Amino acid sequence: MIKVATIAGSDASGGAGLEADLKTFEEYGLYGMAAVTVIAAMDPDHNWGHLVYPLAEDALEAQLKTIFQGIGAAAAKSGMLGSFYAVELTRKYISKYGVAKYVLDPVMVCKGANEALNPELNAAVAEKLLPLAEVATPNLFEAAQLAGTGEITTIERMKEAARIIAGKGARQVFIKGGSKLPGQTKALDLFYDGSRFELLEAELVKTGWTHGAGCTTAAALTAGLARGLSAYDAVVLAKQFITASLKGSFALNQWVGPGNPSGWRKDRLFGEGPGKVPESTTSP
Ligand code: PXL
Repeated sequence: MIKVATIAGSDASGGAGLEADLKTFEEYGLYGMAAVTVIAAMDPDHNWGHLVYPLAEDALEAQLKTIFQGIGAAAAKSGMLGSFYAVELTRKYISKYGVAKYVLDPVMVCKGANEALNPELNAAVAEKLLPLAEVATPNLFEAAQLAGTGEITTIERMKEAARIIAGKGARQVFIKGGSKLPGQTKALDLFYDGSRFELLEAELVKTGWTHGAGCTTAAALTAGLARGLSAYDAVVLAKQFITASLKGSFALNQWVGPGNPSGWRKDRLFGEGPGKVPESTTSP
């Protein structure tokens, strides 16, 4: 069994964070493990405002030790970290255990909020984690923060940010533009491997229920890497995966709705979708 790990927050609503990651790993036929960094809850009495409770440092380290020292992972991703010590512990365990297939999803915002959750962490994430990342997967907001550019509103600006982020150490950069680039009629993302840009377009799924889409995309990419795909092939498959997931999106209540990571299973069974997950070429 191929084992894959997420270092991420728990989203009590189940659509984002490690819950999205584990559901996605499952769809790729992998064994998922999770180190919880923060617990995120949402308050129905206050318009679904987010509450974030960081886990204690020793509790996080114990989980990382369980996973990386005690078991081993073919690939790993990190999502919401929420504290300086979570950034440092992630750096320590990814580097100490030589996790080459490490996907850095630099979660700085939750959907609906365009304000960074922990802006004071951004420099530490860039400095300590970008150099370890096989792929960094910022959205437009996060890419602008990591690159130190202004707001990203054009493909040229996306490319400029990808170049800067690669210059800070990520071996590959996947900027999740999705529906957010002004004037787009497609879901548009950008892949950069240090020399080559690839624009990836997919059908723009018309839904407001996109909670967890960023986490799910990065988790699918991590799962593809764990299965032995190249970063580019893993990104292409991840995009098909999130499109299928968003086609199955639904409301949880008046505030929030997630995609459905099992959306592609239906596609696969009925032969219209992204096709079979390839057999592994690596094992941990
Ligand atoms: O979608 C970003 C995100 C990541 N991780 C956790 C979250 C959220 C947004 O709600 O709760 C734990």
